[in-house]
Amino acid sequence: MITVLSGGVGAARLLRALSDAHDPVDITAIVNVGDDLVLHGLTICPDLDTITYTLAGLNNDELGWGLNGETWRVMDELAALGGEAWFRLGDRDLATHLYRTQRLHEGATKTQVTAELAQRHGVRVTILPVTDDPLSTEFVTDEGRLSFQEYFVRRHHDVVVRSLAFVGADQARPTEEVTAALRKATRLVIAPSNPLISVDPILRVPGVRAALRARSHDVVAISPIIRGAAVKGPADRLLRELGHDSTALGVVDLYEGLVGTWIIDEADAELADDIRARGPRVVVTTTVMADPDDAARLASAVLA
Ligand code: FO1
Repeated sequence: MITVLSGGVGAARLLRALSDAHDPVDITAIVNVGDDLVLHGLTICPDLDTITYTLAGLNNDELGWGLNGETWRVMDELAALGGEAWFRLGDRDLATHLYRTQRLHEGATKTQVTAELAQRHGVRVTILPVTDDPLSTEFVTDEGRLSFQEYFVRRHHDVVVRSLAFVGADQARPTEEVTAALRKATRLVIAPSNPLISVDPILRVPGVRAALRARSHDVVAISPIIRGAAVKGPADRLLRELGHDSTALGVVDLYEGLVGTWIIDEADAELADDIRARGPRVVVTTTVMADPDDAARLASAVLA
């Protein structure tokens, strides 16, 4: 049983490679919900959807989010009306948000709706939001407090961040499914996702960090930073702005006491001894999942 703490794109690619190499029925993703938002009255869950679409083979590779073969007629019409069109919801993608919002109104939980969507798309990996309670990541910036997507999409993550807030995290409860997935896993994996805004919101849900700490010898983490740069997104810049070392070592220090084995990229091989000196084992391999062969190599290192 493999349980993967997951953000968006990096986690989705890892999960796809793991499910090619291992029975998907034995793989569970515990997914960040700090990016979720309500817009036009619709509940949108970007990380859950990126993972579902990627595992279903329906993801939009060009954009990194949303569905392939997408059209934008609704957004174009909305923009023409002067509506809020900065967060682009494709015509096909909109169906997911309509379905989810309707089911939530009927009393279903986010966990149930996620399972329904995964099942409809033929996805056999279990995809779990870390909590069904409200949890939202916010950015305290030089230009005021911004919601996740205001910072990430509207401001193109190009604003100086002073601190992060995880609103609701202290009161949020992990779902029973999440608690069971943490308990039953023979291997716990921290995906190569942004440590500050994708993984930390998961770790802040009471009980999750303690579960990893208690099982740290079974925890494998993959660095999302290679040669001081993020594979995708603002992780390196955020690490620097928030006072951390923007290298794989900075991420190792953020997860101190949680990880038994680190997987770092070949380009960072010279950091291996420093990481070992802090306690964990280190595996050096290609961590960029640029093509299926690289992704398969990373998956086999995780499973080894
Ligand atoms: N990212 C963008 O850069 N621009 C968008 O307009 C946008 C819309 C969007 C709609 C649905 C969805 O599930 C994701 C979307 N994303 C968009 C991606 C998202 O903002 C981020 O990549 C994640 O939240 C970070 O993991």
